[in-house]
Amino acid sequence: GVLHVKSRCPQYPGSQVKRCPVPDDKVEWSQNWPEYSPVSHTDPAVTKKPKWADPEIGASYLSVQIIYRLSTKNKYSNSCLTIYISFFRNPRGRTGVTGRGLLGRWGPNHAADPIVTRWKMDKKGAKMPHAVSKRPILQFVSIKRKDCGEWAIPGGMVDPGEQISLTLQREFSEEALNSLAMSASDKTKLHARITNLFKSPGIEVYKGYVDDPRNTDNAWMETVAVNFHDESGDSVSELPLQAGDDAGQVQWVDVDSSFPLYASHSSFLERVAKERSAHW
Ligand code: RP5
Ligand code: MG
Ligand code: MG
Repeated sequence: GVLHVKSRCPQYPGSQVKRCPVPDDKVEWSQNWPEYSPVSHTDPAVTKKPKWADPEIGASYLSVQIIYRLSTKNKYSNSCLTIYISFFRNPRGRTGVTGRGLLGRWGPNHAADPIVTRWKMDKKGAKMPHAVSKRPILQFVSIKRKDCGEWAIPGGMVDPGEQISLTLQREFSEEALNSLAMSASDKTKLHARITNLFKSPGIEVYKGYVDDPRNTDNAWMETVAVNFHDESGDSVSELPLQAGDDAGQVQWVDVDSSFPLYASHSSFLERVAKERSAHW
């Protein structure tokens, strides 16, 4: 749906902060709600000025003071009016939290999500149709996030100036193949093995807002999700999956609507399944 849900989770991740509850009919900014009193929260990890974070700008509102002069009969009066222009406002609506929470950037925080898939095969190497839908089943490389324990696509943040195509490959290597723990020579070998998979442009299945539990009124996640599919399965099946960086576990998971995933990742997989006429 259009209404973000995880962006309104009662407890803000990694903190004791409780979001101001936002009912469904008050999510959209166009709904007048003068009593709205969001909690301000920016995690210490962000305020301590790491290089991946923007500077603190005091408030998420820019105040502009305008002096205006009224004329009433023969009496003149000067008055001052303060207008608050809100910027970096969550495009999906209220979240119950202002500030940046765990996110480093004001406004959109850009990520990329590599969805690496193969067909589920039986022992003879034939595609396995789903018992109910009768459609072939896709499998994707999924990681279990260390921060919340939820299964997810092995995605990550785009580094400043980095090409999305590189982010996709780098995050997959770091989180699903543990490239960060490899020696330089092993990294070179790994790179040679996965370039084939990532050299195809892939299918961009989604681009835009992510319903991420870290979102606030002033900072939110946006992503580009790209599907890299190995039709024969022989190149990706050989990949030595090993969890790394912010991933605690990694494994091939059947693409199925009933499997719960982090943020709005399930909706990205639904698009992959539709695109490839697979079971969902
Ligand atoms: C999600 O957070 C994105 O879809 C992406 O999977 C992930 C990026 O954040 P980190 O994995 O770097 O925490 O919103
Ligand atoms: Mg990462
Ligand atoms: Mg990640």
